[in-house]
Amino acid sequence: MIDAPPGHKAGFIAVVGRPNVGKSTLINRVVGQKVVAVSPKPQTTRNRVAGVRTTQSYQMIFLDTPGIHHAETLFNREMVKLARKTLAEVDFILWVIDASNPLSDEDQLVRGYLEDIKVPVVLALNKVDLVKPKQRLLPVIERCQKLVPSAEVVPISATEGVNLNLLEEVLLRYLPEAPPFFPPEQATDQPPHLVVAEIIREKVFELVHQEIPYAVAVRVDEMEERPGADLVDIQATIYVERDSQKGIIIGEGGRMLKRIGQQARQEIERVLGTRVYLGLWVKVHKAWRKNEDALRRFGYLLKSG
Ligand SMILES: Nc1nc2c(ncn2[C@@H]2O[C@H](COP(=O)(O)OP(=O)(O)OP(=O)(O)O)[C@@H](O)[C@H]2O)c(=O)[nH]1
Ligand SMILES: [Mg+2]
Repeated sequence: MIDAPPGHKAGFIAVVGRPNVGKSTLINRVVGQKVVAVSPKPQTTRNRVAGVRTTQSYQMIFLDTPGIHHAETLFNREMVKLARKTLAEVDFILWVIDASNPLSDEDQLVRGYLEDIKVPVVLALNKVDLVKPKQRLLPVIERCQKLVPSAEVVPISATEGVNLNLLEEVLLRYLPEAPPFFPPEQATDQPPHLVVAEIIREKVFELVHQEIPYAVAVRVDEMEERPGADLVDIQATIYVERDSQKGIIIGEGGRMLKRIGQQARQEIERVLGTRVYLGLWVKVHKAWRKNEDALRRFGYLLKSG
């Protein structure tokens, strides 16, 4: 256990909500570092990742979760199951709602899941920068308040940094007294090879159009420091489900793969704080999303429940 001054607070906060409301963006912003993948496409997040915010007197451990939605496939059901399971394992819940498109069918689904949970809920009404004119926000806040009368509702913008200090003050009130769970310099519970795989997957989500990113999984095959050089060698494989998808990921003359590689490398260098050589491969793993062994291998299958 890590030493802490008297009155130190620390705890686990599940960040939940429907897909694309900005859960992962908010966590990166609060933690002050890219720890989870973000993209304009829904269902970007696939696993539970902790983003850790540490100060002198408290440590907030945010558990990012996949967006809750009406899931039909095995793969999507696993993601929603994980989000739901997380609700029961934390000190309290941060429910994120998109203020520019609030209280959809999927938000009601989240509401239903929260009904069985006994821990407190804080509601962050995100993307207020998109609500114009500002007066239109008031009725949205009221509707959210009615949805969970016991919850504090905090209007925020994760991208613009609006009200994030206020949100943190509110969260701090619910944080229990405890010593820190992570050393102060650690921003996530993920080992570096998983952080790297997520950065590559994020670039695929950003750069490749349509449905193809959903068929992509990324594994880092090798990651080691090159002796005598300030350089980390990384070899990673991008898995897709079909040959046609492989062609699109590679692109004409290899151009798409090159862009993915360049953008991923730059970000990996920022996160690791060293120069990086990134070798990327593309392989077909037929219908991996329907294959339990593959889901397990890619880390997307819950062990129990
Ligand atoms: N305008 C605006 N856009 C935002 C804000 N927060 C997030 N976004 C955008 O919303 C999109 C989705 O953000 P994510 O953080 O990936 O959303 P998520 O809730 O984690 O989504 P899933 O992982 O798919 O469940 C991205 O394009 C973000 O840039 C905000 O405060 N304002
Ligand atoms: Mg996410």
